[in-house]
Amino acid sequence: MVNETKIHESASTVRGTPVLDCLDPNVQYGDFRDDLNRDGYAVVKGVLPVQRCNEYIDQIHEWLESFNLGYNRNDPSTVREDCLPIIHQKGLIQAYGAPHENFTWGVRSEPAIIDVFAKLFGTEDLLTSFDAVNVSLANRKDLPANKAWAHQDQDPERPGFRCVQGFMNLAPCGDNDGGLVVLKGGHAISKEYHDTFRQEERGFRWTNEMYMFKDTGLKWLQERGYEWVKVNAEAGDLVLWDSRTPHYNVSPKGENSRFVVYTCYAPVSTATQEELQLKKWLFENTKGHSHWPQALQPFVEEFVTPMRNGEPCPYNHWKPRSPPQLTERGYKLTGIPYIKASA
Ligand SMILES: O=C(O)CCC(=O)C(=O)O
Ligand SMILES: [Fe+2]
Repeated sequence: MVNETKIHESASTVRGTPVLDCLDPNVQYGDFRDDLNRDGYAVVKGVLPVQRCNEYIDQIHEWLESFNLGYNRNDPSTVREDCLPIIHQKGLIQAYGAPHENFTWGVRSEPAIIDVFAKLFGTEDLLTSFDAVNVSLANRKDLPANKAWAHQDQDPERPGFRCVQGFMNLAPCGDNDGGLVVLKGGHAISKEYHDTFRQEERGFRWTNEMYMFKDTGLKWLQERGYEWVKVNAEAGDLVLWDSRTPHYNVSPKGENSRFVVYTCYAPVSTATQEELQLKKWLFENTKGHSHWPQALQPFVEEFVTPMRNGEPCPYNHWKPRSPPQLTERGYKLTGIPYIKASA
């Protein structure tokens, strides 16, 4: 039996966004939209030039070095916790102002990335999420193993195509490298799956828009022929997935580090005026929120505070070290220009 009380006490329940009607299952688009429709994920090739990706990676190294904790990109012995901001085994950095660093906004504001989402959603009026970056440095010997954490980032009680997640892949990502793993086609069986597993007890989750798969559910999916696929990509490829698609990430096994900026966009029309006001406040106070571009879930700082030697990390101030210098198109993505003057 589902322990309803437990779920309602633990999850911060957010409103449902509309089902998106931009992908017609009966249409062949001849581009990445067909992959997203069929497989629940897509790799859009060559969105940024490799040179540009390398510039962003340089900025990320500079950022890591600027904490003055000893990290030096050319010295492998400094790839350890005491020389770095705290980065857990999944690689996501939600603290230290990372959601609003200049390099993060630089990636989010790249016209070629915005163009992909504008094509998908059929509008130039878009919001971007104030989401994390992922730095998974190779040869981190001091981190525990990153076990498979199969999940979906959409409420199982709210079926339908409602959210597209993504990241700009800045470094080459092959079989041995850190990256995304998806259950290919898993979006399509999502409703049937959740109708079957509705009664299964669930553990703590910080929001209703998150579901962790258990061995029982994973076995059920496997029996129906669904397979996990490691999503490999070149530097400059944009990776997208439907939020119903089960997924997780893996740490690097080889010599290559993973550098990723999460890039999730949605039409402005899917957000309320209150949400745009919230985005303004979050932006002005350099706070982050989850992948939902409508700012459904500001990060709960209590849950994402990086801990160093058992204490909140003293180097975390929730502020970017280089504040973003936004282009006009980048600024539109904050949602602020779409706030209506109150009567
Ligand atoms: O790092 C990744 O590729 C995926 C992380 C993740 O689960 C997410 O961003 O929702
Ligand atoms: Fe996720």
